[in-house]
Amino acid sequence: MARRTPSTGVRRAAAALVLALAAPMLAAATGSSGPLGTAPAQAAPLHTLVNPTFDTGLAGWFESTAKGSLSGVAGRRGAGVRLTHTATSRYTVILNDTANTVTRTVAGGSYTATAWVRATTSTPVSLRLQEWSGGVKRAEVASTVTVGTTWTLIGVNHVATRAGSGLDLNLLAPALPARAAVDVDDVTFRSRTPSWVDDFDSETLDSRSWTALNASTFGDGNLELACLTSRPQNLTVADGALALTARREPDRVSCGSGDDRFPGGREYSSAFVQTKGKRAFTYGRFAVRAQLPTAPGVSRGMWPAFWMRPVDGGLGELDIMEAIGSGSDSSDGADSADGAASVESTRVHQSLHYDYLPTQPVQKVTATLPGGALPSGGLHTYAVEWDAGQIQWFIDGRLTQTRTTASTPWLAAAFSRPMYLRLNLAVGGRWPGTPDATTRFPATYLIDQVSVHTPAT
Ligand SMILES: [Ca+2]
Ligand SMILES: [Ca+2]
Repeated sequence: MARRTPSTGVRRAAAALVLALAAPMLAAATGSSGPLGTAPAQAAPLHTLVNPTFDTGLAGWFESTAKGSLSGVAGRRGAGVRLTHTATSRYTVILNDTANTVTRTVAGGSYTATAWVRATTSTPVSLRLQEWSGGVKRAEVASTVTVGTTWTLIGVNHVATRAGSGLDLNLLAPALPARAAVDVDDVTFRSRTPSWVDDFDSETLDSRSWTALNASTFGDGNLELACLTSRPQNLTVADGALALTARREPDRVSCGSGDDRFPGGREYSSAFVQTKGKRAFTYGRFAVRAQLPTAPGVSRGMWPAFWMRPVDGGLGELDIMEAIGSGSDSSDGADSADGAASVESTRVHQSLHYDYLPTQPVQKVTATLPGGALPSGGLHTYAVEWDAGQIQWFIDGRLTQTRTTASTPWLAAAFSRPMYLRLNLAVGGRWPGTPDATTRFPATYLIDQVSVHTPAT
């Protein structure tokens, strides 16, 4: 929720699958899991990649359509694999395997794959996960990025719809021309089990996990305008969702604490919940499935967010999702330099902050949704996978940004301590601007689910 500057969006391309590469599965798992077909004592997710670095040649990988060939190639680190399209026209070629990446999913388990890719010509490349159960494809998610001759990281995440499914991982080049090639290296796969999921299926906010603020605040330096309350006008749990609602008040309201700064009350009200003092986490996957109050042209001044702050109050702010509304004119809050009206309503911001001075500049990505969907048009999933030394952001299962200790020297200093979760809908302030006559009230940030996954052990 700290102020930040705009950056360029993530390019994405639609996928028409032409070339596929799948990661193999060992017939027998290593570690504590039981043999295939036997339920392990602990339902730990079972995943295996054979030769994911390609440093031992092509073992475990093959091309399955006879439209391409595999060969060793200089990789990003050590050897890689090159899949060359040998057909005379654009046609499907598939690099495949004989087994699943995951043979037995955990219900609600989170599975993330990444791969480094480059191509001899600029072309879209997809990383895809398919969930299969009982011979039926239950779900599929693909992340597509246009790559060229520079190594590019593609990532995809899928949350299993049920227990016991198999997952297939494929790398696809949807439009690879004849005789062109895609190089692949350093495939990774991560499994996580759900450790806390709030579906908001009760009729009240779960006070074991969440505290709703009743406070009058500027949002520190943000110059926010709303009184934060837990009144039902501003906060409800109903129909399986948490609704944080911003209102323009016919009569100014007071907030419960901090009112001495605003003796006349506030013109707007909204809501803010957090797990501070109740739930904190160090590392894991953190996701919200939500519909944002940033509809084009009618949402100037809205600022929904899902973010994390350290328990000790020190360095570090991890913004999993922020978005700001747009007005009917050409100004989109403080980001009006972006040009066209309502551009903000197409995108979300995912950021990493060191402190609020700022000693280090914010690092962020501004991303749009697959297929041109609007964040205000329905429920979408915004997630972060926070590990020691690496943080990756996702939207609807597509990797949008990766930060590591290499890109972010202060990452370990700021992001290796317990953090808690915050959901809020700010109104006004430096970044989104003040609501105007076109801003539609009440405006609701609808949160269908918050989930936390921890690494499978
Ligand atoms: Ca390698
Ligand atoms: Ca729900």
